[in-house]
Amino acid sequence: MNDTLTIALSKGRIFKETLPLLAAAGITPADDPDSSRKLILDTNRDDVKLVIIRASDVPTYVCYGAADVGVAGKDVLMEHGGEGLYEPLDLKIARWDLKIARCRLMVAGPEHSDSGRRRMRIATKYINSTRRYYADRREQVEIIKLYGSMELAPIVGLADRIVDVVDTGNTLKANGLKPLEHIADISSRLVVNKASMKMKHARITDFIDKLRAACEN
Ligand code: PRT
Ligand code: MG
Repeated sequence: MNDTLTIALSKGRIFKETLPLLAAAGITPADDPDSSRKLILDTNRDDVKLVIIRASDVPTYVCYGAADVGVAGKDVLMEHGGEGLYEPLDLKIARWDLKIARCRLMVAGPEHSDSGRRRMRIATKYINSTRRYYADRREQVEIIKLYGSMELAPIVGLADRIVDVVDTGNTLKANGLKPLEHIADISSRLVVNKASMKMKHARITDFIDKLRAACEN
């Protein structure tokens, strides 16, 4: 088990977009997590396993060493804090000018809004990043934690604005919202457990090197 490399991934866009990079590094999953219910996927290699978890749980699994490495969005890493993790690679496919699961962390809201609240209310699942953003701007706001569908909050008067990741902007538009302020450019990163990096040094540096080469090719 100790010479097994365990990779934490989330279903959906991160899995799909990371697949070609893993393939270039010689790793092919035996199942598709979107159709399989398995949470641990075998690969073409006996010594490589994938664990399929919620996107926001990836830093936790890697931080505690339940997975040696993982792929997580920078939004998730900013929110987690990233302690105990190395972040050696910004994942991309250079020849297609494509970053993995690229998006932007933004403040969004209705075009015209005046709730009359003394402090603006911001609904988000990114409470740490949101707190930091407004603290840096010396703006006093009230932050409300939500777990999803942030776009609904301004419509029903729960909040004045939201902080969420935006890709095409279609979801905002469909809900009568506009992107207002840019907080950060987001893409997916390879993260590595610090103890694994020591204990499985050759395996992990070889994996990072192959993935880096795949990103640049
Ligand atoms: O779904 P779950 O609660 O398990 O977790 P998750 O929603 O964080 O996972 P997932 O797979 O949806 O996203 C994983 C990572 O992909 C995120 O952490 C981001 O780093 C990245 N990413 C890239 C995105 C998007 N693009 C994105 N568009 N994550 C979410 N969205 C959502 C956004 O929240 C909004 O609801 O898509 C909607 C906006 O999309 P547009 O195209 O309409 O702007
Ligand atoms: Mg999602």
